[in-house]
Amino acid sequence: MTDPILPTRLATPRDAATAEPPLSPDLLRRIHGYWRAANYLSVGQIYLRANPLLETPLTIADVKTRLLGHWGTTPGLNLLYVHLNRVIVKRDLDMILIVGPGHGGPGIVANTYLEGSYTERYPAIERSRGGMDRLFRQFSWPGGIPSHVAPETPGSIHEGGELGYSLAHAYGAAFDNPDLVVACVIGDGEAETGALAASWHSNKFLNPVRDGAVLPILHLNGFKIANPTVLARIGREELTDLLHGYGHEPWFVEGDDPEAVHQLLAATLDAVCTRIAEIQHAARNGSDGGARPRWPMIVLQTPKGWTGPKTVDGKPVEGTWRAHQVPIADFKNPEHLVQLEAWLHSYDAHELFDETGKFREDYASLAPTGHRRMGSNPHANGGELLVPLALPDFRASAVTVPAPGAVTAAATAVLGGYLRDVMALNRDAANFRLFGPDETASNRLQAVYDVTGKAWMAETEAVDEHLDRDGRVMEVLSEHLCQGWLEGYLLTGRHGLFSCYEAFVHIVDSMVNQHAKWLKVSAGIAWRRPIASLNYLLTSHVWRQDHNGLSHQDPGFLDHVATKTASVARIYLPPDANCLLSVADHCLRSRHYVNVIVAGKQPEAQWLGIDDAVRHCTAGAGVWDWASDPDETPDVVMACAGDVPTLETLAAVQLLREYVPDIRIRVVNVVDLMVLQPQSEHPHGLDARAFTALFTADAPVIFAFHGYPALIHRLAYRQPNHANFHVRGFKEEGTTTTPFDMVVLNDLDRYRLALDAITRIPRLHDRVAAETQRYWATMERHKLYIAEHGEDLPEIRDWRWVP
Ligand SMILES: Cc1ncc(C[n+]2csc(CCOP(=O)(O)OP(=O)(O)O)c2C)c(N)n1
Repeated sequence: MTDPILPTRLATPRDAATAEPPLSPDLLRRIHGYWRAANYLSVGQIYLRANPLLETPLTIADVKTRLLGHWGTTPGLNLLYVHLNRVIVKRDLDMILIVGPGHGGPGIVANTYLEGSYTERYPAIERSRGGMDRLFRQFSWPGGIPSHVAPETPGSIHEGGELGYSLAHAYGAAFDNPDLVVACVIGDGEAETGALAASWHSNKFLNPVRDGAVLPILHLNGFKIANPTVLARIGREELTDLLHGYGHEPWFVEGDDPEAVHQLLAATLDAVCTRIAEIQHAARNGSDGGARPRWPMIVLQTPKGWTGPKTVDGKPVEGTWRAHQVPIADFKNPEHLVQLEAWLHSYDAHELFDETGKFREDYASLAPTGHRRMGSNPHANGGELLVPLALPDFRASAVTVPAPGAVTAAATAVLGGYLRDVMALNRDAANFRLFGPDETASNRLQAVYDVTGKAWMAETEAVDEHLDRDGRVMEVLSEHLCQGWLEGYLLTGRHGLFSCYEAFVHIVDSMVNQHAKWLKVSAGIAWRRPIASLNYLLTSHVWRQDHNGLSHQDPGFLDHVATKTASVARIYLPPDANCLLSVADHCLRSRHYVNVIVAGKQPEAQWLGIDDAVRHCTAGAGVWDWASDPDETPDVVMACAGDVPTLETLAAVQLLREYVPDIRIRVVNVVDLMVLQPQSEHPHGLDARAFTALFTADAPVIFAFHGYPALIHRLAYRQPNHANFHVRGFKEEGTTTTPFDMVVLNDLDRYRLALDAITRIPRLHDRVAAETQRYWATMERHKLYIAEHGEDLPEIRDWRWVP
């Protein structure tokens, strides 16, 4: 950054190019009218169940019995919407709006209704008295629409119910959309969240040449639910320094006189739009010398609940935290009805809507038309723009496996080669990015750097590698940002993959909740088109944290995702590299899912050739004949899911054959965890017959699982033979130790699995005592050896599958 510290930007109506205020008296009147109309419709949605145009005196029967919604943030959102409309029309901008304080849903619904987008999506909500009546009634009404900006809201890619993700979504939408401007309202309360705090740094990853622009608008209305916000109480100077420190040029719009604020906001929007155009122009014609731009942003400081009741029951409301939700909530007091009626009348709806309830053209004509309307911008219905990825033949990246276990390979490194080809094939389409918290190379995906670099707009030094303004790998040490950027990218119709250490993906548990909810709801909305799936590659997983230990050991993200709706959640545990390729190809083609893939990055034995891998992954689970005895009624089923559990299971099978030569074993490997559920619960679930064909009707099943054992029980508890399932997995025992000791600590090791089998096979009952002794003797040998040598026993390290 080379520019000097800028003074606080405070546009005045005369600050911009002209000496005249930006809004002529007539335009000011129409903009103010448009804002009043949006405010009226917002209050109407919160309060009214009838009498939408106040054609008769308001009665208690006109008021909803349950008053739900948030008024406080809404007038500010409405103000921004009409002013953004003005600059969209004036400059023919391709703009979408992300609303961080999504609880201001009535405002965005009102605006999309006023511009006509809403009625196009929902023809029953006509632009008439009857339509307005239904518009009001449906809000926060059983079977109606939620009180937040939601998938149901035209023009939105952001729910905003859980605060914190607006700015990350905005940047995700702007990446690779050079003509798009993403206006993003950030609540000053929302700005206190960790995710939002990190999001300011997104501007170091936005390339003004190939990406669009983000216009952050900090909505400094001063309060959250019951408290002031931090940013409203640190003073103008400190706030300016903070935003400046984040690399922005803040422009302040402050006031409570509508006329003055309209002029100031219009002048400021003109100025920041000019600034954005200048930045892009300079970057795109090369005259910026490659410097990182200081992007403008707006701080909108207006009263919370502006234009609402100034006081209720003698207590101040407008401009305070009391305006947050429903300012007048109790209608037992007859004065309150009078007050609500006066509030509604203050907008003078009859001047704004004609006698049929239609928004008068004088005001309505201010809105953009067609796809320029923010409620109809196709970027906000990403599936409409989605172009399938050009995918290479993943078989070309396959590992040659002459026989099961004959070769070793690092699964994620093999995937890296495939992703490199995906990256290369889609470079021109510019619709695929890889996201990760500084782990792409650590997770062995570095082959992608053969064809692209890491996006980076900040300073560089000689020691840096692969940093590139045009890089398509997004590395930032914030899982929130990786997730938020990727969500924004997907929701606007592109594709991506997020690779993450397994333990730390929990940081975005809550974000994946929200995204899964969005997918679930949007799948039921006819006009929302399916988007590309959110794909996770979880690696550096629980079983191989040799140098990191317990802090890095947590496979619980699987439990978390498994609770998500069956139409959305998919979990894959490919046991080797070829299965990983097959699964990754499937996930990149899929739509509207959350796909979780878990795969190790260490060199491991490879089991299946590519054709067998494809067959196995397509089925989701199967008997591995080459490791099983050809018997319809095995003594035991040795089941496994995950790469390390698969290895331990096969080693246990070999031990069992050595201990009990006439033993009959069936090996079942599960790639797609959801097959374990009953068919009634998940589309991948197996019916009772198919489940029995794998796991038998009554044989003991020793199940070695990558994650916490309870998950297998949770998924399979209604399946046949579940009572005979004995699951081993991670039980929170971990430390910095050898790979084999990790499985020993959690009773997932081959010796324990073998003993488990013997213990549960009735005909081997009399051998249990001796085998238990053998087990403990082996454990003693193992412990002594690793304590002395610092590595695993040679028989463990050198173990190979012997057919
Ligand atoms: C992550 C999260 N924590 C808590 C809440 C509960 N909540 C809803 S609105 C709100 C206050 C929001 O304040 P601000 O972002 O300033 O929005 P505004 O004042 O414009 O309503 C809170 C705490 C939430 N929605 N999300």
